Amino acid sequence: STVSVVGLGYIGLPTAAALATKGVDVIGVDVDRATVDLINAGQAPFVEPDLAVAVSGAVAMGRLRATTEVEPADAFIIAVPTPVGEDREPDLSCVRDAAASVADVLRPGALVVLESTSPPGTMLRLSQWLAERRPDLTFPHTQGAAADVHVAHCPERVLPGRIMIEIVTNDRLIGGVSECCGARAKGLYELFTQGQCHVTDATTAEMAKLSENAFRDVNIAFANELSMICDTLGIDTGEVIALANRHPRVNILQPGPGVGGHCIAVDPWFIVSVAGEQARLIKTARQVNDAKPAHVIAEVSRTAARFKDPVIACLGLAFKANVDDLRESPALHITAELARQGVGRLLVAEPHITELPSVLADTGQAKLVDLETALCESDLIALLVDHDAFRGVKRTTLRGKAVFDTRGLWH
Ligand code: SAJ
Repeated sequence: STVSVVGLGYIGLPTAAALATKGVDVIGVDVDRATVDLINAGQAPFVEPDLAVAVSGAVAMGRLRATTEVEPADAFIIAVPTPVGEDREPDLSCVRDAAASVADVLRPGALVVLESTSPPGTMLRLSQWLAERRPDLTFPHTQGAAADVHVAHCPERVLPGRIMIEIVTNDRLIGGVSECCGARAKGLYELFTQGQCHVTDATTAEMAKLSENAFRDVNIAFANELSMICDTLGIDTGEVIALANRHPRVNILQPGPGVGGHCIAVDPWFIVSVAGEQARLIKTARQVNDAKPAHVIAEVSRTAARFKDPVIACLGLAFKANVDDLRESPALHITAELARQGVGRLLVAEPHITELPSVLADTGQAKLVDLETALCESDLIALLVDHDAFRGVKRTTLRGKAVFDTRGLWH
């Protein structure tokens, strides 16, 4: 049987490669021609441990082929972006476009799975969108078990940096639009996962996935709020958290310069969008985390004002440790804002990139340098990402400098 994976990004491509590795014939689909060409040449278009090897093997064995046009298949896995707009409302336009292209090639007996994280209710709408375009077929939101086509949600849960491991080992949630949709999707995922597949209804699966990321966001907000309280009190947040965590039932997360990435900073808004009045804590947590970069900028600026022509070392631009992904990164936002406000001359150390992004380069205030140079030639040091590369810094190098360790790495 043939599986089509629609959207060959951080989730779709690893899923396609994992299926192909298990001997399934996979057709990958992406709107981006360059992505498709790279994959057909056996290469991965982005950095993720072990992905390149899996893709080149799958293509060489003839199990994985990429194209820009959706083709008929027995099952479709849709893994496209589901961002929020400026107004914090979910933007499902990519899901809608993918649904339209899949609908056009659907045959009776096919399975359509959505992996993209989505607001509760999206699966019912997806089934409706498919039905509107294919009046000749029946769908589970109206026909249940008797429908021609099966529709299910199987939200992705993998951690960037560990995707190829977690895609196989993590348990999966499977939400069927009808009961038999769930059973059918379980059969597909059992082809390549070693974790358990837990079957439930579609809305419960949607909400469970959102709860995972909202849980983390709320817990990080707690740590970030503590750090702002401790800054006001003039005490060390790292020490407060370390001591509190010596209690057997307390486990406070690490504060940071803010929350980035495309998941944790986005998904809680999906809950707010369907239950704004009830989701008070979840919404406040989002606001607390979004306010953290401004707090860091204010603290660094205040200290920089004590120096004449201050030189500031900004360590890290990525959205989290040990990745090269700068999208939605609080570290990048903070550095760009310090540069834009002309707070000082910036020496940026980010071992995972070779060129400054244009938001920084264009200010003329920032230079990409190695870690040693940044540390030696600066008056202030702002540690913004807990990259392993920053861990071993000698304490003597920091002596006499103002240090903002936003990650508690040097505690
Ligand atoms: N962060 C902190 N303090 C912490 C932990 C994280 O400030 O103690 C920050 C990070 O620096 C980063 C942000 O939070 O800016 C998010 O990082 P993360 O490592 O917590 O999560 P993501 O966004 O890389 O991936 C999450 C994961 N979800 C959970 O752990 C519940 C992953 O399993 C999901 O698949 C992914 O979201 C997703 O795509 O939904």
